[in-house]
Amino acid sequence: MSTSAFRCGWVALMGPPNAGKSTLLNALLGQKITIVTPKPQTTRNQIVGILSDENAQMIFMDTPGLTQVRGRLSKTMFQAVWQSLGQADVIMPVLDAHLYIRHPEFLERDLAPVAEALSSDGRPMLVVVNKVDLFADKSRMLPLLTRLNEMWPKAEIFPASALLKDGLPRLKELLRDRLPEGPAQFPEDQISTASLRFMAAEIVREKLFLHLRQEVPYGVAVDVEQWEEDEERGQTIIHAVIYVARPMHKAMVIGRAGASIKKIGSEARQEIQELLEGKVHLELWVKVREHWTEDAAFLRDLGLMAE
Ligand SMILES: Nc1nc2c(ncn2[C@@H]2O[C@H](COP(=O)(O)OP(=O)(O)OP(=O)(O)O)[C@@H](O)[C@H]2O)c(=O)[nH]1
Ligand SMILES: [Mg+2]
Repeated sequence: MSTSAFRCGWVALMGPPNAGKSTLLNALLGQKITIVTPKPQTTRNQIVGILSDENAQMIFMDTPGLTQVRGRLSKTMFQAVWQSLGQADVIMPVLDAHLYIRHPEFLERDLAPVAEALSSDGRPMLVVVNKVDLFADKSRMLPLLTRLNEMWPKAEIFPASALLKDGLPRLKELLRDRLPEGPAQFPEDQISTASLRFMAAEIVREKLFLHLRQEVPYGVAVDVEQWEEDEERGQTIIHAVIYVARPMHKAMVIGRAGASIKKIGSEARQEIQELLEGKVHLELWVKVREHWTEDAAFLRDLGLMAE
């Protein structure tokens, strides 16, 4: 353990959708601050998670998965990645190793949006080759590791499993060594810059992603419209609106006799209770708002687009 000066810096987690960026951030923090689902394009904006200890403060930026830009929502998602990259002291691409072992041909395609920009970047780069728990024979990774090494010769390439938290203590050490010296930028006990209101909306969106099929999740947005402390009953009253892009989707969110929304609401309420460490009364409404993904003012209201 080094006894050198305190270090503090910003680390951008970036990479293709579904690679495990958000899972990795939660695992590094030891606490869930960003939502995770098996569906690609879960994360929609920059989410900051802060890890402080006695000799360093690492400020992580979770970002949306990099994919083709289609429409305004995906453009704002892409901008969140570039903004995070601009802010970063250390760049941390995260990749799904299992995917590229089975489909090596997808690697170049998936990394195309960033590979070149990063190849001439002088900042420290740590590439996390994630999901190594999905195959027993680790030698299967070798062609992938070789290719990444050719692509980014100066980067540290680090195989890990965010799900099993395999390799994470070592990953933290490697990260710390690459941060600039400097004082902490956030109070030691602050774990995120996201508001509780935003986190509650994200939890509802996670449950929608988990329970809805096909294209429906991509057309949903959640906005917490009301947040009140009910002192008498000792609970927080939260009203959230679920926006859907098509009239047909409203019925799908609600489900037969309200079964679907009941389930989503109950799972979200339990998780928001854990977050707030107190009782929560959660009310959900579903509203149709066609073309919301193209509405800049609305995206700004949802906190998905910079002012
Ligand atoms: N087996 C395995 N699954 C993982 C690992 N890390 C993440 N996953 C799973 O991969 C899926 C996607 O994880 P996320 O953390 O949401 O991925 P992401 O990169 O943030 O995805 P986007 O926000 O959509 O860009 C989830 O089902 C996770 O449980 C891992 O190390 N091993
Ligand atoms: Mg994510």
